[in-house]
Amino acid sequence: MTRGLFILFEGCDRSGKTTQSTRLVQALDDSGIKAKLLKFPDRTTAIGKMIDGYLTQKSKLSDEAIHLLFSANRWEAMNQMRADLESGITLVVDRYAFSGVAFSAAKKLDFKWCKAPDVGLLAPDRVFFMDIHPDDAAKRDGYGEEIYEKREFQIEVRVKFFSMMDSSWSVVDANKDADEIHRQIMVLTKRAFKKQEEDQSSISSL
Ligand code: FDM
Repeated sequence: MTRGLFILFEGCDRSGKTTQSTRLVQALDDSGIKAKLLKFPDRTTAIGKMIDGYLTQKSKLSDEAIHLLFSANRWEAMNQMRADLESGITLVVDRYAFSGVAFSAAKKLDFKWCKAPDVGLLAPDRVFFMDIHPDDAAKRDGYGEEIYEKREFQIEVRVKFFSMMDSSWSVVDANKDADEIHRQIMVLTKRAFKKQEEDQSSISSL
């Protein structure tokens, strides 16, 4: 049984991650590849509900406490994610630990401290960074409703994302037409499947 791939979409707010991750899962399904869409934060769990309260500004939490809740929200999904990947299901994930670090480090929390609670989580095989300048994101529908959707802050978050990139990341120009972006992501995803077929690498950890 070949394992599934862990494909991650990261980016600033309103960069089109949700649209593109949904389209990718659909396209994989259509081509007979079992795929599942996951989103962090998962606001449906008890921890997720606390996170939602914070993001929608109904409750207050210290920067450290909310950071740890975001991480716990990933940890509570880990056993199921591992089981899915091992059973051959490809996971397409909308935000993950890199969002965790980028957003908290942008608040000036220590970078190393921010990374620590995520050490040991499953690592993605490929990361697609949906790159949009915060000025362009601000023009998109619904921008500004949640706590982090502020121009200066998003600029800082984007810088933090760039500081974490390695060779497993691809920067995608999120200003392009959605169909064109989808085509580019399909090319990159097919390449990732081919690489996995050749390498047969096991799932690694952060
Ligand atoms: N966010 C998301 C964090 O601050 N830390 C995290 O670990 C994660 C996963 O939550 F502004 C932020 C990023 C974003 C907000 O994300 C909610 P969605 O994608 O808009 O639901």
